[in-house]
Amino acid sequence: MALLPILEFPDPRLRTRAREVLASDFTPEFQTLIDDMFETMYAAPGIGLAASQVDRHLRFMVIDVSEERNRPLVFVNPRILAHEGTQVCEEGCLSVPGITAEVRRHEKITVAALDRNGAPFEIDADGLLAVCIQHEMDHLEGRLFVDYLSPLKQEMVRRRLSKQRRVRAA
Ligand code: K1U
Ligand code: ZN
Repeated sequence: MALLPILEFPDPRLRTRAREVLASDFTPEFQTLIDDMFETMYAAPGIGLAASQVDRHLRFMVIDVSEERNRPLVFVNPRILAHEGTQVCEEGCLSVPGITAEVRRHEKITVAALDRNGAPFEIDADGLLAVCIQHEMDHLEGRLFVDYLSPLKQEMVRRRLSKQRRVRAA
């Protein structure tokens, strides 16, 4: 397995809309990519990782919101079938390191997706899992949680990250 480099805001590749995963994409290389993404997510550490963040522009993501870090979930070609209510949650993003912000999301969602072997499933999610699924699905559209902030706050994030990078490089 391998740790994959994670793209960081404002890298324009994060703005790519990911394409559907086709039946012909379920190859041994795809399974290795999923395993590598889990390893990268657990090491970061994070609770989710979209393929877009590791510069693979395919519609899938890996998630584990369990305390014990032992409930890995793979969502391929995810679609929200139904949603209910709203919740505001403090979000972070491995592509926007060191920054958190409150984002409004659906409170409960029903999602249809394929698993890592291409088998269809549906899941009802609420709480952190629902937030994380919506955050990762945004990545697949080329959207980041900072897009929901005011232009002034987005400029502050840009400056803070560029300062962080200067300090890291020194
Ligand atoms: O997509 C990503 O960049 C991963 C991101 C997912 C996420 C976090 C919080 C709300 C919505 C979506 C992260 O995992 S940031 C790191 C984080 O939140 C965390 C890390 C370790 C333990 C618990 C949380
Ligand atoms: Zn993110």
